[in-house]
Amino acid sequence: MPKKTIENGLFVTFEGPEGSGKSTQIKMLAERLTEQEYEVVVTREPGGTILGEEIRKLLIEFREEDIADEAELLLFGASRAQHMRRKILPCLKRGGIVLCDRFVDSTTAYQGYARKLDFGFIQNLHAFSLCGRWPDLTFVLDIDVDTSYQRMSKRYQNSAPVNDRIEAESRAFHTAVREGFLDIAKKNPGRVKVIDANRLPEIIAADLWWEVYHAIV
Ligand code: T5A
Repeated sequence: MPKKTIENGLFVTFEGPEGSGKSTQIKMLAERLTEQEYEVVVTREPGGTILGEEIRKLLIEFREEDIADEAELLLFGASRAQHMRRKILPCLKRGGIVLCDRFVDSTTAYQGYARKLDFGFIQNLHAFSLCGRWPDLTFVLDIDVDTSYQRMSKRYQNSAPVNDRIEAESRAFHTAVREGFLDIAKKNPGRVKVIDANRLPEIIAADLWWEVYHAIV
């Protein structure tokens, strides 16, 4: 059966501190949109393409040699340039819906606000990698740093020890990331919605659905 389409597609990104519930919410929203017969592409950054997933491993895992902050920024940009051209734009051109776990605002929050790299350069990198297509709607799932640590430790209770280079950054780093996201939202009130993610997943999902529904109709 042909899928329902949206003119120019709908591009929704999910942002927030570590463990804020992005994957949980994306899964619930994707199910609801698929039931309504839209084409839904669920993807993530870094990653989303074969090249992007290779870059993800380089960025996330600890290595013998540490990664310079500037090299880290360019790797996130490389992953995104490929992702945009090979996966996101083609889906939007078909009239589909892209749900992306982290995107440009993560770069601004982590590499800009927390690593303190040059904001002007980051903005130019966004322009270069995005081909002019910004997300239509961005959710910042907001939790405080204590809640983020609690959720991360719960997740690792039954699995291998943490091997995530960025998660292992200091408390001050993660505090700067959270504040960065809130500042980005303040500066982009039309696109970016801050969602209190310290509630039951079903209640958060209802808020997200309300926003997405109004973006579609
Ligand atoms: N990064 C990324 C940059 O530095 N720059 C960039 O440009 C980009 C794109 C990516 C890393 O790269 C960095 C940021 C990251 O450090 P990642 O694997 O994508 O790494 O890391 P996260 O996005 O943090 O992924 P997580 O899987 O840790 O978090 P999620 O997806 O936000 O959370 P989720 O849904 O997996 O839930 C985490 C736990 O909380 C529970 C879940 O059951 C799970 O146990 N949970 C809730 N508990 C209570 N109430 C709720 N409402 C809950 N929702 C979920």
